[in-house]
Amino acid sequence: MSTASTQTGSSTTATLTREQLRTLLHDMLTQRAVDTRGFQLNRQGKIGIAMGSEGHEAVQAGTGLAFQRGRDLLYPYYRNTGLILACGFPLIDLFRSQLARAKDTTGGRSIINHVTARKLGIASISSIIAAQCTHAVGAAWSIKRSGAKDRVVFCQFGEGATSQGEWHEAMNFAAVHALPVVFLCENNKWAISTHISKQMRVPNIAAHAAGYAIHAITADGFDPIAVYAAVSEARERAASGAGPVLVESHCYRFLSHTTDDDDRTYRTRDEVAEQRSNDPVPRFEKYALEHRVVTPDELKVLKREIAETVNHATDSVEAEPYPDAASLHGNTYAGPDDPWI
Ligand SMILES: Cc1ncc(C[n+]2csc(CCOP(=O)(O)OP(=O)(O)O)c2C)c(N)n1
Repeated sequence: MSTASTQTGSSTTATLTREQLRTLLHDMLTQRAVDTRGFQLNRQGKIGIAMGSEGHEAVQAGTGLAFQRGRDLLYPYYRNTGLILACGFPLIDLFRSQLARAKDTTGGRSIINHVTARKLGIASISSIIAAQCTHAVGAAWSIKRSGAKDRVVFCQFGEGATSQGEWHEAMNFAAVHALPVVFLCENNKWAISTHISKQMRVPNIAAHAAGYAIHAITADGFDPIAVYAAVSEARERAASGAGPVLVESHCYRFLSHTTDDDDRTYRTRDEVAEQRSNDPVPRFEKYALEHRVVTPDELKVLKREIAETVNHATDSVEAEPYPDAASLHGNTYAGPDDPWI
């Protein structure tokens, strides 16, 4: 049975290889480049909406590194472009989703980034806030009942999702049944225009865990190593049968919620500038240079390669056809419903 306690994750507790540190750097730079491209495509009128994740790169790269491919299941939310890429989702398929092409995983019929990849263990993304939490817990229950060992479900959400009843139901059910699930909150302080102070009286999301006797770990969400350490530890604990763990990573959303809102109407430029001064991407670049993870030349080459990969992916997807009009009603109802697990 899990106990209610909270600890703070620290980057000093993780020993990462140079290769793993390079993976973190690569994934964070890729996420930033993909984000930028999404906003460019929107401004060019090629996609209807873009959802930025600037400020979430360290959380998602660190979590992606802790995810065990081929074993774990991921229940992401719409801001998880970097995370799904870090878990092996093909970049080209992400742009197929954004540009609504026929070869998109949903046939070009979903909102952007609402992809799915069963082979990778990545569940469909839902726009319904917190819906994925009960789904994730159901999958974790299924894993437990099957007797499978060392398999964990990752359930991602923003702090706003914790105002939904489903989130509390998921936490409680997972705790009661000691399920192998890690709840991962990307606390960026804002749920569109609603500040966290207008959502809850507790000082942070981790404080909720005690009410369910769930172990909680908090991490600096601008530090990918601290996030990796926290999520790895949570994963290990959940896999050992000790029950669910809540990891809260403190980060910030630097851009508007999507291209459809203007954050100048609800928060000050000073607040954004103050958070931006701690931007995880240049901060980790500096760390990587200082710790000789990469040389300055290698960093330049890496950035150029990522830019070329993103350019190539968008160019080739733009040349692909849209879905055929006759496919409009396809995939509305599921076919034979094979179990996931
Ligand atoms: C059930 C439900 N209610 C409201 C919305 C509208 N909505 C979309 S995103 C969002 C904010 C969610 O904020 P948070 O969970 O903190 O994640 P963030 O977008 O900040 O990463 C809301 C309220 C929705 N999609 N689903």
